[in-house]
Amino acid sequence: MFQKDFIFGAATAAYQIEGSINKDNRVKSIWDTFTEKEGTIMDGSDGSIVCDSYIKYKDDVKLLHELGVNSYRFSIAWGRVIDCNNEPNPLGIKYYQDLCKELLKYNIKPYVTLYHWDLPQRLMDKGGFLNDEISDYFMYYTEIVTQALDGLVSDYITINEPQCIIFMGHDACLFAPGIKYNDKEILHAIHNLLKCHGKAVKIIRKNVKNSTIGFAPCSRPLVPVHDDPILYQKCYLKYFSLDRSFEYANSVAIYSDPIFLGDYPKEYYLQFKDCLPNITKEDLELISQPIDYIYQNIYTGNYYSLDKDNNLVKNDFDFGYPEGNIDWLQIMPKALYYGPKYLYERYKKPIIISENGLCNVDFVSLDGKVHDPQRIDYIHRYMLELDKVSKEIPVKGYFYWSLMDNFEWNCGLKKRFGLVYVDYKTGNRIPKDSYYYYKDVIKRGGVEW
Ligand code: GBH
Repeated sequence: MFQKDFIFGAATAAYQIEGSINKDNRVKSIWDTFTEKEGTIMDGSDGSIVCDSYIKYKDDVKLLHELGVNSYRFSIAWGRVIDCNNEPNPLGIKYYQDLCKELLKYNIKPYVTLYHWDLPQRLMDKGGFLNDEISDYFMYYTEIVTQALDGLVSDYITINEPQCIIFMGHDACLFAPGIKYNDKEILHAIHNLLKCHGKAVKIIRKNVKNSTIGFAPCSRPLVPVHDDPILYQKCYLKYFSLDRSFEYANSVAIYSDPIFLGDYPKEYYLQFKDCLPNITKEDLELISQPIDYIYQNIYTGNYYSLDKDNNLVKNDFDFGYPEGNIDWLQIMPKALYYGPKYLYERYKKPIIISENGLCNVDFVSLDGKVHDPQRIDYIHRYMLELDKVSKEIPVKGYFYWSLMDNFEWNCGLKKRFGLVYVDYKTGNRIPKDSYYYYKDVIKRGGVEW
């Protein structure tokens, strides 16, 4: 069982649920551009309608209320609140004000993510995260949002999954903008992204009373195959290492060390000495202003063991190892034990799981319901591990990803993570069995074996 004031939440992101991409002077984002390109999205879908939450947000809030969550994590579309002339857009702003008011009516706390990947295309055209002015644009955007939501929102998350922005967007190129950067450009973009975070923190602290602030990277924790202090220590070190075979743009420490420890890891300066961006003392001070939580998106992990010489080895998954309906999501509840433990050990701040969830094969059964026992089992097992680690370190909350099925980026509408099923033809929402399970977990205050 979790502590009394535990944050039980559900999460979504603007581009994945809102639709109405041409309404109320919204400007184009890099995801609009990306989805227009042939072959980028598995099923050829895009964000134009999806869950229609721009129109149906009251239905969403009802679902949250009936679910019993005390918190809702959603993101703001930059291109809705700032128009093509870089001026505030009252119509887009009103949408988020109305959404927050509706949430507060039901005592649901809004947790606002400022950036969940939908950069305005006009800023991409100016160089995106390689443009050294991007953090000033982000600061201005944050100023407008915090003023507009004054008195409605106190909890902010600056950036969601910087690793995906950089690695998926600019290296693997499976996500928008899908432009390949070299090492020098990647490190430069990372540094500017961190400066965006820093400038946003400054503005939030200035404008928001009793604010809490976080940054929400993702990670794939190393899970020791058995209890052994040497193995644990090696897993811990590797989790924070910049090993290239590990895809450094996906690293934990490149993003979180500057924020929590005030500098990039030593290894970074050694490994990239030929392609470092310009890093000043002022930048590092900006980036490392104190924040309140370690947010982390954790879905899965990898098993590690020691060989006979005590070297760390990554274990392959056995044939038929249990997994979700998406290739990277192996079922590994212990990721929610070890991830928070490593993170707390290094950064010493309370943990909030900002995303965790299962992609499953969901469809409407003959009885009109959506039965998803796998998702129920997933939530149960993962929450047990979170419960276990919460006895050792401060764990403040958990957001299930996602409240409802939505646009799963390059996988389009094919992949379902929701507690609520969405019929994309009719817009109908059907709570799945797991919705009622999670409702019960919340009512009881946690899970038991
Ligand atoms: C999150 O990203 C997003 O924040 C959210 O918008 C999305 O809908 C949700 O999760 C479900 O996908 O290194 O093997 O893990 C997904 C996390 C992290 C998954 C990077 C793919 C790359 C392969 N992603 N990962 S792996």
